Amino acid sequence: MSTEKFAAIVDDAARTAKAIPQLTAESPDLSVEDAYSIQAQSIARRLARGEHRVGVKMGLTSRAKMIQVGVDEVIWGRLTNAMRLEEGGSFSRAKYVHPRAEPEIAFLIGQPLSGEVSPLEALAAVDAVAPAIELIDSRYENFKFTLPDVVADNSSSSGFVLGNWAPKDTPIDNLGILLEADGRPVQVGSTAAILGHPVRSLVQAARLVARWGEALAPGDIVLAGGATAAHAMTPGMHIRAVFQDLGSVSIRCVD
Ligand code: OOG
Ligand code: MG
Repeated sequence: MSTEKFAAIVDDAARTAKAIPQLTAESPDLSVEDAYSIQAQSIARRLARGEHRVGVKMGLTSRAKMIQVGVDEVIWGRLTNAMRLEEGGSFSRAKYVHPRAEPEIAFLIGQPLSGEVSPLEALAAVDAVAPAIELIDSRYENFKFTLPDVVADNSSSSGFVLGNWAPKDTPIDNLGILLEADGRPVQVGSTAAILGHPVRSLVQAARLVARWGEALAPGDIVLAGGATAAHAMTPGMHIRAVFQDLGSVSIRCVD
C-alpha cells in the first residue's frame, strides 16, 4: 500500500478516535523511513484542515517509557495548535481511543536549532522551560505497535498541556516529579530519567528534525518525552504532574 493511503488511515483513526490494526500487520516490511514519510503526510492533512505546526515531541527518551511500550529507540512527532489543551481544563474521553498522560518537560525555542549540536548549544537556543503533561493516544488496537507503526502514527501524539514558563537557567537536570491521579500518587520520577538530562532530548530533537529536512524555529515547543510510564485516563479522572521547582500542571478527563 502507498504511504499516502497509510497516512489517510492513521489520520482518519486520530480524527474519528477509532482504533486500527497495526500497519505492519498488513505491510511487515514497512521501514522507519516510510513511517516518517507517512507521519509527514498525515500531518500535511491536518495542516490542510487549518491546523498549524507549533513544535515537536520527543518520545521514548526514558527507560520507563521504552519498557512500557516495548520499543527502545528515540522517536519524534509533530505538534499542532489543535493538540494544545488548556492548563487546568478538561478533555473529552470520547475524542480519544485510549488516552494516557505522562509528565514531561517542555522547551520554548528562542533561536533556530537544527543538526548536530552540543547540549550547551541546545540550551543557548532555549528561551524558557515549563512543566508539561503529554496526552498520548496510540491509534493502534490495545496500544500495541512496532517502531514503524508508532512513528507513522505521529509517535502517539494527541495532546499536551503546558504549565508556567520558567527562566531558561532554571536547573532541570534532576527535578523530582510526582504524577497524581485524583490526588493519589501513580508515578514518581525525576527529570534525570530523560536521557540523563532533558537537554539531551533537545539535542536529539535538533538532530532528528534535520535528518528529515526540518529545523526547530523560534516559538517552537519541544516536549522532551515522558519521564515516567504513562497513566491511562478514564472519565472523571483528574491528573496532575507536580515538578520540584517548576510547579504543577493538570487536566481532567470527562465523558
Ligand atoms: C509512544 C510515544 C512515546 C514519550 O514521551 O516517550 C512518548 C507511546 O508511548 O505511545 O510520547
Ligand atoms: Mg510523550
